[in-house]
Amino acid sequence: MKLFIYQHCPFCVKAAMIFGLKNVAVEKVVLLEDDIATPTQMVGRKVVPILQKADGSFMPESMDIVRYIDQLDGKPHLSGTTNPEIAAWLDSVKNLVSALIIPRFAQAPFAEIATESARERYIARMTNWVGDLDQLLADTPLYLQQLQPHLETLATLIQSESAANGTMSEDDIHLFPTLRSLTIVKDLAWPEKVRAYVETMAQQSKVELLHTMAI
Ligand SMILES: N[C@@H](CCC(=O)N[C@@H](CS)C(=O)NCC(=O)O)C(=O)O
Repeated sequence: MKLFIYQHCPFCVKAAMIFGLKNVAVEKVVLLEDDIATPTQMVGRKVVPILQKADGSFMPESMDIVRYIDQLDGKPHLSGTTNPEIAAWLDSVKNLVSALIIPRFAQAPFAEIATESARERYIARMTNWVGDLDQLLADTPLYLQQLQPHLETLATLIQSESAANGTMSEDDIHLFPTLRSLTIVKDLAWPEKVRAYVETMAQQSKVELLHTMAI
């Protein structure tokens, strides 16, 4: 199987996680941000992640990919129940997280923006979505200050460093990618419980964190 991704993309991290968690082999292929033809030929639109299954057919949508791979061997890994407070927490931080991560993603050495035209397209697409990226970067102290109490709240929600609710569930598939994105923020003060969760989940799912490119 092949998984077509962008390295920065949280939806792609969701899909990549299930392969790591279940030790299922997959070839990861990074598309360029300005490669519109390849994904469009596969699924009719420019989107990642896309899974190319063993039979050659294509599947978009991160959670469809997660559920397909999780159930392939009849022994689902994501057997735990979800906690609505995790979804509510993710919703409460989504704008703050975007403000912190997007200007950093735009400068980072990701393969999908390795060419000038791909990076330019990403910057234009993101500026159109969240506003001036330099201004967001300059306002980092403000966003970090606003995020800190939310991280302390998350520390009270995480029950175990190896599964947010004690047993691995779809909450981990939604929560880890957001926290992994935040590892690109250099000055973020991680509560110990949240830091342990991010690191353990990265090991379990074999998804690299972004500390080495932190800005
Ligand atoms: N519902 C989709 C959303 C995927 C998505 O929004 N992917 C982004 C990359 S992070 C994308 O492909 N955006 C369109 C673009 O790159 O132009 C999923 O869960 O897989």
